[in-house]
Amino acid sequence: MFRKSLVAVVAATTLALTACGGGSDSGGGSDAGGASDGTITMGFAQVGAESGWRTANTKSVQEAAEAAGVDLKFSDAQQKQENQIKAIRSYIQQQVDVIAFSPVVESGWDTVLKEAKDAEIPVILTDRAVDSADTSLYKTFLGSDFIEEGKKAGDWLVEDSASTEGPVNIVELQGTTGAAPAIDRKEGFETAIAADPDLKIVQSQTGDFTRSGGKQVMEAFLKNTPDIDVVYAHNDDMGLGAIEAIEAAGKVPGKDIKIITVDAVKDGMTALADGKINFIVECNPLLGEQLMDLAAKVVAGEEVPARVVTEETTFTPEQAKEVLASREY
Ligand code: GZL
Repeated sequence: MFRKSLVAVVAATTLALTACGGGSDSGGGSDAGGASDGTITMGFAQVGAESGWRTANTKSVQEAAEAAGVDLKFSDAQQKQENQIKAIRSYIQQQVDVIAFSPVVESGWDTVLKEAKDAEIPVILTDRAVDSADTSLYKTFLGSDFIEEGKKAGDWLVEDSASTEGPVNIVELQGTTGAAPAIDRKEGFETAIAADPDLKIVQSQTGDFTRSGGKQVMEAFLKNTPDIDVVYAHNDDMGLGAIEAIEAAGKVPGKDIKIITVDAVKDGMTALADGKINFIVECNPLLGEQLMDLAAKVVAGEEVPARVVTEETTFTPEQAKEVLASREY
């Protein structure tokens, strides 16, 4: 709690300095940005509302903007890249002070990011990354290390399967096709399970990070894949959908078929505490305060780190039982 209030104070102080034209004006004569009263206007182009994680992320951004006195213009792209591009163009038209967004997929952003750069509007990537070769198109990327998340999931399975004889058949529920977390969580997991040749991914398909997507794909896997031992779902919501399909097929999730997911949102942690999920890798959605702090610095023309990695951990069922009541999301 202390960290949160400290960050909020820093953000508010920075904003106040910007408002009064204070801070270390290098005398470069360039306006530090912000309205005449110092209020920063941020255009935020959110991916959508596809998962519990996304809902928590949106809440964090909106609450942090309120606390930092940032005028937030917010859009929900319903997981469509063309909608995010339209929103970014509209923020450029409105001449906001800073643009932040979570790119639904990695590719296809250079043109619109060049338009923002030409309009001298700084861009902050939050949550997901872009694959643009030109890193001058954005000021910083604030978000998790998804490869590391996939590795943590795979490392747990290698350890959990150490005493298992014979093949361990894994089915994978991938996130949105082309999204950084889907690409990287797959890579990290495959790298980790290479340590044990008995661990095999026998089916892999996108469930688009949604509960319904996870359920539909898992139903198909159960029909066409005998002997599934493990589900690796790129987020809790698809894992929860898989649980519904597994139970409808008369099997016991967490026992007949082990489940590993990523996020650690409340519903996922509840299933973990109940033993229906076996291991969760946390992906922290509470990026709002760090985003507002970075935005204040960027608008004030201050240097910021090119990459800010969020802190996160992992949970077993026992650990979930201990922390469930105090979870923020
Ligand atoms: C990860 C984020 C992913 C979550 C999903 O940072 O982009 O998108 O893991 C969400 O739950 O839909």
